[in-house]
Amino acid sequence: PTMIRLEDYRPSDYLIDRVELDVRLHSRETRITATLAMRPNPVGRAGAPLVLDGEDLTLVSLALDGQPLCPDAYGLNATSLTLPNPPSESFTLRIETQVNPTANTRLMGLYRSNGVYCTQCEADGFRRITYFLDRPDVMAVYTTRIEADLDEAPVLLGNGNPADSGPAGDGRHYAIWHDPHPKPAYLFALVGGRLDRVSGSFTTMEGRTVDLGIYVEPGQAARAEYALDAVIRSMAWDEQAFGRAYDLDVFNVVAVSDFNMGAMENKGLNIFNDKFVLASPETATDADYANIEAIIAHEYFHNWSGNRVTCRDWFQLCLKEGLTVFRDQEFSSDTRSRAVHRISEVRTLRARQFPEDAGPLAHPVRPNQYAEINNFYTATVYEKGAEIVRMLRTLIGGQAFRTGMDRYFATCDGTAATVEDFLAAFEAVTSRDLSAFARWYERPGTPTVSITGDYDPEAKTYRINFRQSLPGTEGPPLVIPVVLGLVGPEGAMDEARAERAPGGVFALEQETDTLTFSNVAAAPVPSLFRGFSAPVRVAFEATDAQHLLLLRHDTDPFNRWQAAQSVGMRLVIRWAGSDSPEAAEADALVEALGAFLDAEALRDPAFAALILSLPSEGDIANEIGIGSAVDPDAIRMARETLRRRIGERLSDRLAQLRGDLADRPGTPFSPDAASAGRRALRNAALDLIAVADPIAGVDLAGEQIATATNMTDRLAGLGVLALIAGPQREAALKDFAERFRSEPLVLDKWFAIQATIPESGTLERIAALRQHPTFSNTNPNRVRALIGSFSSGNPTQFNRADGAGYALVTDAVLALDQSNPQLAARLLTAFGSWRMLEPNRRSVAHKALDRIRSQTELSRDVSDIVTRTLA
Ligand code: DPP
Ligand code: ZN
Repeated sequence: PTMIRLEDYRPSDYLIDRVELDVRLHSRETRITATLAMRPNPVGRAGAPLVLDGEDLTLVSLALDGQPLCPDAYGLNATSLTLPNPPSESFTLRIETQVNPTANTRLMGLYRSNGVYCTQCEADGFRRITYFLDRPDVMAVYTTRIEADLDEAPVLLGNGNPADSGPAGDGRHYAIWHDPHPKPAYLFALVGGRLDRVSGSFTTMEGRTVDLGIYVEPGQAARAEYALDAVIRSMAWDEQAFGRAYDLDVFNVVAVSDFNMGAMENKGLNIFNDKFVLASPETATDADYANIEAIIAHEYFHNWSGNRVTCRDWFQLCLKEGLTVFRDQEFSSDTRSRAVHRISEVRTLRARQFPEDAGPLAHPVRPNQYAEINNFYTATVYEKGAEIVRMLRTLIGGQAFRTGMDRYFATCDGTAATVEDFLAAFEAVTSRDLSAFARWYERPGTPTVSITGDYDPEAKTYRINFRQSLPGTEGPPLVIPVVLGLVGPEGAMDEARAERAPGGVFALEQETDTLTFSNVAAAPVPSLFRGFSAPVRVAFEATDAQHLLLLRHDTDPFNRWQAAQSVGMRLVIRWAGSDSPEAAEADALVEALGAFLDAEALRDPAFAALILSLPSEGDIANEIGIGSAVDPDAIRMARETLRRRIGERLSDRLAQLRGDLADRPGTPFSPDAASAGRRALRNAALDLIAVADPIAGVDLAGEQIATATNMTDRLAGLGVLALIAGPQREAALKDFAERFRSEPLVLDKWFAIQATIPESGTLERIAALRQHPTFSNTNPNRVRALIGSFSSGNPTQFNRADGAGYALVTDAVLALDQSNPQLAARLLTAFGSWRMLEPNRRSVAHKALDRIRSQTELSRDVSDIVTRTLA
């Protein structure tokens, strides 16, 4: 495949200042007339040919400055339209193309989702609408006229502000939208369809009244209220936290059911996967509500970090994505519990980014080459990208960070910027040299920081020795912020001082370094990387007793949670490698958990639920995988042993908690963080009770399902039953499907829960579900629910030693590859950790991947992933 390289970047030879689009929507023959006001780029190559991108387009006509061009005046192939000798001054190009939205199964460009016309142009979908300079550093002002059958598409939406609308004869009508803000083509969008609207209004701090609209399929309006509220809260938060106000008279969100991504930040017209808009207590879980809030915020925040300041090229994707994830994480932390949210951010990072960074698909946060950009919307670019921004804030402090952000927005507004531009803003306000810090953007892999400590009782000093390493990549050390403190038998040792760690922040800038605390009255336990201050692995040989001291006494909630995780991780890894796990070895941990629950569970149930959660099977595999061989069955068995022990020893307390946390009858459902936290702990308790006593578990789960008034409790009950084979499980699954048969988003949960049952019969179950009348390869949510949940959420069955799990996923990938390569490639990334497996499974996985590689007609998307996975 052709590699596109960062080092080859050069500015476009031509610019487009204004775009006028006339789009006549028809289900199979949509006509697009693009009138482009163009000129040579003063910093481009004079006299260069003009090469416009295009894909799957029918060219109907082409005119230059009003003169039709005959076919020998230009070159046309499958990916471009070339004018060999364009004018040397400003000129106007008029291009007429035709596309078939109904046949567009790739869901890139203009397509129809349940009869609704919509677009997706990031990263390079605009070229599937018209020939264009489809690159983010070409920014234009767009005016769009959309015309459609009034009956088929009474709602017509575009970017920017509405300018005009009216009848167009023959049962058709039109709307004109004008977006005054120059933007790259990837932010273009239009929508046409029969949609209901929920309306709201927001007045910005600049005094602008903004009309807010959320558009959903007819009948769904009530389920969009939560999203609307999240828009309003996001707008207010960005003003208060970052001084960013909205800049158009309207802000619209449209929910569609067929969407490759989560959502898209098109200027003034965000288009969403309906999964991240629609919510009601009966159909959405607490996790769904939290995701809706976070994604609404994320896309809205892009209006500044992404749209007003966009990316020069796709290598800079983290410039908008990492920064915007950081911003949405801050929003959620301010809205919910900061500690709880931080822990869930880190869980996501470890579940998705750490394995990526440890496997063949590892890449720098700013990649330096790609064959297919759609394969770089990764956990590394997004989540690790956000961690880099957070580290920057930790190192320079909150105030300097805010000043730097203000400067970044001020100096880069209206431009297509780079990571260097971003860092320069912070260098300017702090007078610091950030060139060493910038290495975070260049170096793939998760660094390890190895730490030893020694206490000198005479001098009352405690020395901490650090060593950072990042095997596999060459280069000078990273700048790693270590937020830390000391904890003694009585709690935080606030009187201890380390000069080089002002405010408890130590910057590890060398490969090795030593930090000395003075005035340390007794041998301490160090609390390291508080709040997970850097995306690293920490190697520190603490005893279980030391970890459990932190669980009890640390002032940093993240490290309290981490302490319980660390002890659990060590036990499970030891047991996974042994024939006869000694469950009693867990009792110090179990006792500490019990004491914790007694003291704090009711005070902060959400936090307590996290403390009770063990590292996932994936986390454990990833930890073992470093230099060893992963056997998913052994991991599961060991982890279940620990869960059972906790459930057995704490059963009374857990039962008591379920009672204490029960809602009083008639309490109305609220998705707020406190209520969600109570449900989380209640359901964590149920889960542990059921592992320890499956017979009681079946009864309790069945009772919970029977009385549930919301999806969180109903699904938690079903999740418990799903792990206990028997007629009750099958009956509950059947009832659930019956009850929600006309609720696609709920059926997705039903597919997912069955795909993750860790039993050998799951394969046949999935085969049957693929034949289910509601299963469809054209709906990405459904495919992800069944196949994606299986590969990412069912480690023992996906990694079956006989290879049948791999065959299931590779079959699904190949079946999808021609119709929706982006989705197919995403599913294939499930093989990203295959090299860590024990030798038999490794060889079976290798064969499965080879089978894909040997196909003759692979998309670029899938071929890129399979090639890199096998490299
Ligand atoms: N829509 C995707 C996101 O917001 C890509 N920009 O992350
Ligand atoms: Zn984004």
